[in-house]
Amino acid sequence: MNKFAVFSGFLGAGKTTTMMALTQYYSAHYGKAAMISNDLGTGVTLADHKLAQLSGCRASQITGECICFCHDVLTTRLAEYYAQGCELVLSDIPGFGVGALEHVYHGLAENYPGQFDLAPFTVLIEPRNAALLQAGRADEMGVILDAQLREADLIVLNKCDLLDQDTCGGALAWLRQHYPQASVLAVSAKTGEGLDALSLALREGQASLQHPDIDYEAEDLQGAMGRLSEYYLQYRAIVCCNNFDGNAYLRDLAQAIQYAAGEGGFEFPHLKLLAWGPEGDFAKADILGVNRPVEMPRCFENPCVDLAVILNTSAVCPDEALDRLLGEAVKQVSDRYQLELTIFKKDHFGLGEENDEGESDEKADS
Ligand SMILES: Nc1nc2c(ncn2[C@@H]2O[C@H](COP(=O)(O)OP(=O)(O)OP(=O)(O)O)[C@@H](O)[C@H]2O)c(=O)[nH]1
Ligand SMILES: [Mg+2]
Repeated sequence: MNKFAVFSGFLGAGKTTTMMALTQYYSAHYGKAAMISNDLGTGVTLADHKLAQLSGCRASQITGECICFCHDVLTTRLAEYYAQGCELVLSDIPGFGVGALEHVYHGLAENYPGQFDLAPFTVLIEPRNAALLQAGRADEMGVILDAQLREADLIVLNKCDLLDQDTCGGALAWLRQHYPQASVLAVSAKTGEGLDALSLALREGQASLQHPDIDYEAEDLQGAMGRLSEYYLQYRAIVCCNNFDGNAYLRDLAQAIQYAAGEGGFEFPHLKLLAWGPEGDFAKADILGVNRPVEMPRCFENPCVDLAVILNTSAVCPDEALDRLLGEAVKQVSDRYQLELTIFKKDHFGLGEENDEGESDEKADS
């Protein structure tokens, strides 16, 4: 079995966390599984990929290009995993993921007939966005969420640990009614609930290779994408004071960024801050919107004196303003903690046509 599944879904829906949990669950109960983190930054280590590695997952990354447009890289990587005995390989998709059904699934089916066993095209949604969509209050994001869900063969309502049974049942029923082409199930990547059902759905199910009636060139869809900017930063921080608290540093930095974003009228659907020490201890902070509390899904267990840090985000903010905002926040908070910084890599660019000048700054290997 050479199964391949794309995990699409909105920023912060939990694609990476679910791919990590599923890769481990599937490998323990069914057969070898692996995951690929895919994003647009060039020559960088992705926070998502490093997180998967630090968590012990069989994982790799494809950077600098969406898997929609680099089938040679994708199929070579898949072939390597299958040669190693993997039965299931998962990959996410950069940005909003809309269009991946056409570009990845139909592309593979047409250009590599019979070579890949395509699992149901999987779209994750988190309860908050499902509720906004259900209430008709998702605004511009609603267009994106709706297009994502219409591409799905399998809709996964993730983070069901945050819902009581009735609310979860109501959200599942609404999704089933509005997206009848898809199977719908609930999981919690955090607690492991639903991972067996998801494993079986991918193992036994097949992609429908449907052609949903979506206007991919629609102004609202393209407009939303065009307002996004991507930012990738990798640095090393050497600790100078004795009582350094790495968890407090990450939380303060995330909150400083969140505050500055709010002041500037920008939105950060997802910003990831991952830090790790030489012994493999690691911590992560997430911004999932300027008005939501900063999440710390993982904290350092031990004191640290030497940190590697990756900051990645897709933000609704012009490229230059984003570079300034993040540069200032990193400097100010790091100075407050008396950290000596060495920037290794930086890549940032806007996704809109008028905003795609970007800058790549590669100073040394990570
Ligand atoms: N409570 C809860 N939180 C979760 C769950 N899955 C993911 N999260 C949290 O949601 C946040 C976003 O998760 P990610 O897996 O990084 O989301 P993503 O879809 O990969 O995000 P992008 O890479 O930005 O597209 C993180 O803080 C996770 O810890 C879950 O099942 N329950
Ligand atoms: Mg991710």
